[in-house]
Amino acid sequence: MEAPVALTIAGSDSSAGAGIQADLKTFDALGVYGLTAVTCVVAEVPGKVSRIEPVSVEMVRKQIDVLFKNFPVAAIKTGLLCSSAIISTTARAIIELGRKIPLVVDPVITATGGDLLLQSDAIDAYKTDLFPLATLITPNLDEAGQLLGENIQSLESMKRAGQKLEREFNTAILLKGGHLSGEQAIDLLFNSGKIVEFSAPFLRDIATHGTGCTYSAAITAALAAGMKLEDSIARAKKFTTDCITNRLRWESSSRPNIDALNHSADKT
Ligand code: PXL
Repeated sequence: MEAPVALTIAGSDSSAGAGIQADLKTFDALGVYGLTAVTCVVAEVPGKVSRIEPVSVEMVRKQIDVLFKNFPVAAIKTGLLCSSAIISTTARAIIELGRKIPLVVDPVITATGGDLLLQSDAIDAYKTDLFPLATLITPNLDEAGQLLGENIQSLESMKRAGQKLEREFNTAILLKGGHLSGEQAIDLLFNSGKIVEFSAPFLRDIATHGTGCTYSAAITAALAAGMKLEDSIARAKKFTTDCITNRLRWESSSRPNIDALNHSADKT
């Protein structure tokens, strides 16, 4: 039996709600075989990052190269890339593959709890090296704000920001408005000068750790299976909303409770 193959180049989240763990669970739930190139190891629980250690650039490159050489990789996503050196290495490996594969870049800068994950000088490497290769870039409002150097706090400013990003990086942008206050979690796709809206009921004050990773992984899974970009995003939005709706919860000895996305509730 053959399954589509997708590769995630991202960090390891010890609490397994985000990062490569979220990506693999998402790929699996959506019938795609997932490969991983680990960029860094993060010791964390939802809301608190304790320590990050990058993997060497040589090791990142080697993981990508052996996978490209041996598997029919049909789509790639990048998550936390940790440093400018790892961003540039990743870009070089993808260029040297010499084959056009859909690439979803989730420009992870901070964790949902606000802790910084990406080294601050790495944003330039994203702009110069990786964004030019992307099929889709999926910033949230904070990330888009940092990329543009401005604050985005309304649907109107979201539209302006997305159009600017699309023009500046000459590729499709999915701007995720989940952090805007409102009844709906609204995301806007900017593609070929057109804006398409994706919305779902906004579920407040509940597990959001890993939603960005899950969403971009679900888009990547759909692209690996040959789906069109808009259809991929629509299905991924529903999948991510289902993961939040069906979240898991445990009592914790150090906090009132601990929540996690449930990636396995929806197998469609
Ligand atoms: O949710 C962003 C994210 C991405 N990748 C890794 C993470 C996190 C959040 O904590 O740990 C590895």
